[in-house]
Amino acid sequence: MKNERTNHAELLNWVKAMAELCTPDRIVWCDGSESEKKRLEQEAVGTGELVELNQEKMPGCFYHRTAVNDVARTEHLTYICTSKQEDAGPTNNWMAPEEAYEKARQLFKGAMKGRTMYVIPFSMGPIGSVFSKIGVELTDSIYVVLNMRIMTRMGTAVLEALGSKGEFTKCLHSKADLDIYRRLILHFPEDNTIWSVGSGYGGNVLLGKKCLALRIASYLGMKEGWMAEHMLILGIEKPNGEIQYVAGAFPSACGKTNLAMLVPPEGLKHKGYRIWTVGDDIAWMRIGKDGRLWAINPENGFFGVLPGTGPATNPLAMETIKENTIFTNVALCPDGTVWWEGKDDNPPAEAIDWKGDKWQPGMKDKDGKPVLAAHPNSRFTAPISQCPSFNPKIHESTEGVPISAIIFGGRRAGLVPLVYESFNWRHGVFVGSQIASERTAAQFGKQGEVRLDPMAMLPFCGYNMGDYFKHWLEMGKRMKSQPKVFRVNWFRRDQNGKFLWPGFGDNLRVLEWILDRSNGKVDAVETPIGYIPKPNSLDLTGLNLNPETLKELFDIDPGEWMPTFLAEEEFLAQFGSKLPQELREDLEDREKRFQAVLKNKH
Ligand code: GTP
Ligand code: SPV
Ligand code: MN
Repeated sequence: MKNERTNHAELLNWVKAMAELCTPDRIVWCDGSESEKKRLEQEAVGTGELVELNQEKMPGCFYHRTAVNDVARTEHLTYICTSKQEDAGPTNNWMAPEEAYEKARQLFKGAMKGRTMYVIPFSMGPIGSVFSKIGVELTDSIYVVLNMRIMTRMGTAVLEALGSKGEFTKCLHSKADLDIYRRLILHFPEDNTIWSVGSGYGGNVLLGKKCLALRIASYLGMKEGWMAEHMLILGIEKPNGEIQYVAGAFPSACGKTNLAMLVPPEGLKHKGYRIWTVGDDIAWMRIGKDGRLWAINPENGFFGVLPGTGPATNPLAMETIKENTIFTNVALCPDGTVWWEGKDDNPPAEAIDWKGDKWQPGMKDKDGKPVLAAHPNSRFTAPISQCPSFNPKIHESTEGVPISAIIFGGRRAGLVPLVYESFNWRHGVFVGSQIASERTAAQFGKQGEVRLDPMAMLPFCGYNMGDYFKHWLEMGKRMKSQPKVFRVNWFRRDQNGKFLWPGFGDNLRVLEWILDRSNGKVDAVETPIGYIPKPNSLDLTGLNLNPETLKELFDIDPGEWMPTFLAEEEFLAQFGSKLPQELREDLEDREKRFQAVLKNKH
């Protein structure tokens, strides 16, 4: 196969072989240019794959609806295909590589007939950084090309960086017939390969994101001595110009984008903080020459949740999505704009909902439940450069940023206090392993189903999670100074189901304490789970939080905690001999600390 763009023989042979399998009518190599973007947009509008939105009100914006059964990641169809099942571990679906390739080959066979195969060279991370990894995605979806163009560094410059021998992740995607019964998301870490067929939903098809930047990258990180995590990164700048960085892992739809785009609350405005949004979903972290942990955001855009995003909750996201944004699975208004629940209090009098049906406010389905205009997992795709708190110097830095603190979070109506600090790195790994979250569509006032999601990586760890815990422990041992590790919970509720903590911008009050602790500036109170702030340590200026609420936010009730231990022990027991001894001991130590509290009470 001759090609004027690259002389990378392995790449050319692979593209040729995949084209023989999928039999597209045409192959187009994407260069990432503006003219290519315009051409693809117009073509997609022509076929109905995209709808052009009101260009006066929303310049450069487009609208897309996925198939009704293709609106979220399908974890039950997602596999880690390693030669040994043990290497995928008990929390991943596993298939033997030969069987997986064979099954998928049947689905890919002829799937691109009548379509174009696009070749997308992309880089996760700044081109040329030690952190960065190159991938090439083959796809028959223009929607995927246009999304990858926003989410990654994409085009000719990447092929140049790849040269004639560079390593890359082979990513093959076809929508095929978008049939959920003929859908597979397969990862072959040993071959640095991803095959995804039968879906058109972001997390399943933007293969640079969860598939490469988390599943494949976490495997590479374990082999090469670095970490790929489901984490936001934000910088907190003090008036003296000093910036400290925090990385945070929260399960899907639990507040990473919102925390990354935090706006300081009125009561703290006089302190003159400035927040920099480094990343909202993925962090790649390495130990620097100075022995500290350094991180980059390998992405170039946001694929963020829309419902609940409005001027009151996330004004910076609203600024970010004013132009050049792709809106997926929201409602389409007659004037060519879009609407979703939580955008504002002015739903359109009529619209087309995410399923493509006529919609009016107040509509009920046959069971009397409100019909949603937008799917709860509807999303925006927007360039990170459009975020008002974006900092190009940080974003393009090939060294990344030093991480002062790591925070773990989740949605918990009870149990977990607003914030606590682990005793040390090793205990922080144990605390991360306890992360659990309610199902994100939990009903108001009613506690949702809780699932354990260690480090928010349960659906994204590309290898045995027992080895993953070990890797975390070993990384800590290799660091000269380790970030302090905290757990937070913005979602604690009172008996009436009302959030106890205002959240959003006010979360800066908690981050302030986290940095003070990391800088050794404040004392704390020791509890059986870790350190919590001393009374008056949190700056609550302007909040009017009543003392009872504050007490409730920090309540650590053994009667609530101890019954949760069994589920955690059972979860960790799955890993058998792969479970690091340290975590076993930490389970026992925690139990003992709680027993001591009970003894003192009686
Ligand atoms: P993924 O993109 O799925 O990985 O999710 P994410 O972790 O980035 O979640 P995101 O920030 O988009 O938040 C999801 C939902 O949580 C939105 O509806 C937010 O409005 C809500 N949310 C975020 N932060 C807070 C908070 O501090 N308090 C409360 N009550 N809700 C929040
Ligand atoms: C998540 O589900 O955690 C996301 C969205 O960030 S997706 O990219 O679809 O996985
Ligand atoms: Mn995510």
